[in-house]
Amino acid sequence: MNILNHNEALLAQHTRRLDFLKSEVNLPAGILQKLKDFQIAIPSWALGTGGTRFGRFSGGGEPRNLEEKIADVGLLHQLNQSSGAISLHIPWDIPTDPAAIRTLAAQHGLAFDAVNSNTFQDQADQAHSYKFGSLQHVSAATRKQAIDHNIEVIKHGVELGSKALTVWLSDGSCFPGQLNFRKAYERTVDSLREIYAALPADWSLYLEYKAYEPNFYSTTVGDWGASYSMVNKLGPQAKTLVDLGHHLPNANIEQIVSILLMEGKLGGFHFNDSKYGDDDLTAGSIKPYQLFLIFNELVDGLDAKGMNHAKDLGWMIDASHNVKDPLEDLLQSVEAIQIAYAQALLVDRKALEEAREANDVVRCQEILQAVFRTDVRALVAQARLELGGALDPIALFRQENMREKLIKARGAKTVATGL
Ligand code: RM4
Ligand code: MN
Ligand code: MN
Repeated sequence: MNILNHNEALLAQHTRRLDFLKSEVNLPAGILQKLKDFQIAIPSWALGTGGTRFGRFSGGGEPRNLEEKIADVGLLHQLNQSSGAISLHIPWDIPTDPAAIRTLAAQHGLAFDAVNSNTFQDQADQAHSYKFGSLQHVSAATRKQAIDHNIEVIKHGVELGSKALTVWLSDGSCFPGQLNFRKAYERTVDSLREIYAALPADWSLYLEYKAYEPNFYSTTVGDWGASYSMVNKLGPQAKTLVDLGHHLPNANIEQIVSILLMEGKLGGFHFNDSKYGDDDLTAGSIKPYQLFLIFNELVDGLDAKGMNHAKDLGWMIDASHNVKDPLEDLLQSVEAIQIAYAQALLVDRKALEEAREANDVVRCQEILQAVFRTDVRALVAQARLELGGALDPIALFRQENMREKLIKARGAKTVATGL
């Protein structure tokens, strides 16, 4: 891939854009370094074409195994220098030879982010079904099977150098009356305690919540209140994970994030966007202002606690691409996240605080929207350039006929594991 030639051809235009931005806004010291340090993990289950229960339309060249998934993430990272980690879903991606997989990932400059367990689907060889839940199940044997699976996932993660387990449960009920809410909650906490006990000392457990689907009446870890109360019971290594698509419509996610962070219980993110439910669309494609407002709270809250932006929370994408090339879609998501982060770094916090103290509502809005309406793409591109990435990753992906090459190497009908 000829990144140097690509960048050279775009350099004059890029410099013009960056100079204009610098003439318009004061770039705070260290902003480029912060952007360069910020890495967003790519989910191993989002490298193939996603589908719905109505159908799945593959674009071809999908990775056939974990090695090829790592190669795909390596390609993204080469292009944008900001996708330096992969998050695995077990058992979709069991590393059979962890040492070799670790070496391969390192060759691509990739680390292993949180490992994800799966007790929402039945596997061919399992003894007990998760049809009526896993960690909440009425049968102790089913709960034990789900607990053991999570402990198994931790072991895989340890071998790869991961530092977190993400637990997302589909547990809940489909009809009123089906479930004793209190018992389901307590069983879930008891099961989580056993998983928590198996956590290495330098690991975190992220408990993800989701309002509905696949259960349509109740979800046992259905909102941040349920997750927050559970992680508080577990201990300091347990935190809440916010997936942007897991809220009921119009939820004020930025406020949720702000409170969790303040309470020291925000673990990490699954970025995506949605119009209706858990749509898993490209980050920033539907509600970019919301994404910016979330980052505005994140930067404010992280700085208030003296936390490291890049390292102290888990940054991951969780998306599904039904009609786009997955790799192009992921490049778009990473860029949208970086744009929101860069804009949040530009907010004049002193002025905003003064306006708040003076109850100057108009000024508060002006301060935030002035930043949101600033085109910071050249700044994000500059960070990429300095790291050796491409000025325009999607354009280069297309110029190099990357998808055609992948189809040629892997075939037009390959199907990646995942949803
Ligand atoms: C869920 C949730 C989890 C993801 C699965 C595949 O809706 O977002 O994080 O692992 O989907
Ligand atoms: Mn998720
Ligand atoms: Mn989801």
